[in-house]
Amino acid sequence: MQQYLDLLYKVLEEGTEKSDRTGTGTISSFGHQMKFDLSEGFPLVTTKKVPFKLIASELLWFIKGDTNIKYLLEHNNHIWDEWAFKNWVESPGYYGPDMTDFGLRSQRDPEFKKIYDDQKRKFLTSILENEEFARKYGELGDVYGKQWRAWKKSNGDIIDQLHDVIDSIKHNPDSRRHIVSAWNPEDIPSMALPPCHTLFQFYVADGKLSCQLYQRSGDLFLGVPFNIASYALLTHMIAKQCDLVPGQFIHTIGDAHIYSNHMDQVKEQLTREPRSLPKLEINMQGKDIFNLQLEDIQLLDYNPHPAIKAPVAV
Ligand code: DHF
Ligand code: TMP
Repeated sequence: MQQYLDLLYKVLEEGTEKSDRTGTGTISSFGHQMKFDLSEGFPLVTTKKVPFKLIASELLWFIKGDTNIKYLLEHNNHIWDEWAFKNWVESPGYYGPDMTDFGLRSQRDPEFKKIYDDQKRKFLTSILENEEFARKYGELGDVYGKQWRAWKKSNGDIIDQLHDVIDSIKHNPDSRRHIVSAWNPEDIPSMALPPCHTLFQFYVADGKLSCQLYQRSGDLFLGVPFNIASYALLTHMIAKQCDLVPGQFIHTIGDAHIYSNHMDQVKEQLTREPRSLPKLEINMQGKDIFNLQLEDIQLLDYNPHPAIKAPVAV
């Protein structure tokens, strides 16, 4: 994981100050690549504790083609809450206290944070308890799951890109077209957040399956450790299903940034020594990736440094 720490260091040292959509401010640098050899261990950051279960349940959610946070909440996964909540408070059905710009305000104003946390708690309870509310307001729109599994064609048919790419890896391994794209320009306006991990490609050689991701925008402290592990996990799963061995995960990032309110956390992390990587075990007996359960995915020997908390920019 030294490459990840090197990237943090590089952006910290050489990055340019840039304003951003969320109003938080970043230092940023454009165009970086990390390469992880998956035979050397599972690339989960060890210089802080990263909640692997959340990464696995988010990936299973994408693979199901689900775009509603209800499934995530049922698995105690809250990483997408803010973006569904934003849709709710901006909808005509919401009559509670003003939640404009709640992300930044809640960081600066403790009184407001109480009100915000209270409204968010009510919102999450309604998603879990009220089916109709969940259908309407738990939806993030045409995000990853939709594009991976049900890309809408102009004639109304759908394309199951994930199913098709697995098929092409199995039956035409040498193809140079093993691509899944989440970037669907027509659907961008109906997404809670335009996809950050936009396009990935597989490559088969010497019995090994490699994957390269193009990520247009990377929150180096919070999102990127999740993204590395998520695509490494996906590569393991697909390799297993195609009787291949995992090769490399190659992570290409466009705008690689550190938020201005993550600086202390990043500096703390850079004082820590990386530890040996954990191992991954997937039980695929009688299953394929489309019916795999959380219990079938086991992370072994993960002994990270303690977690480091940081606010997420909404
Ligand atoms: N927006 C921004 N600004 N950065 C992101 O990384 C991001 N990621 C999204 C959606 N929008 C985003 C989806 N993925 C966390 C990690 C990944 C993620 C969203 C949030 C996060 O907050 N991770 C915390 C732990 C969270 C928890 O335990 O519930 C961490 O410390 O890793
Ligand atoms: P943007 O749409 O303005 O680029 O904002 C998205 C932010 O979320 C940006 O900081 C990148 C971050 N992000 C990740 O790093 N990884 C992810 O998987 C997701 C969904 C977002």
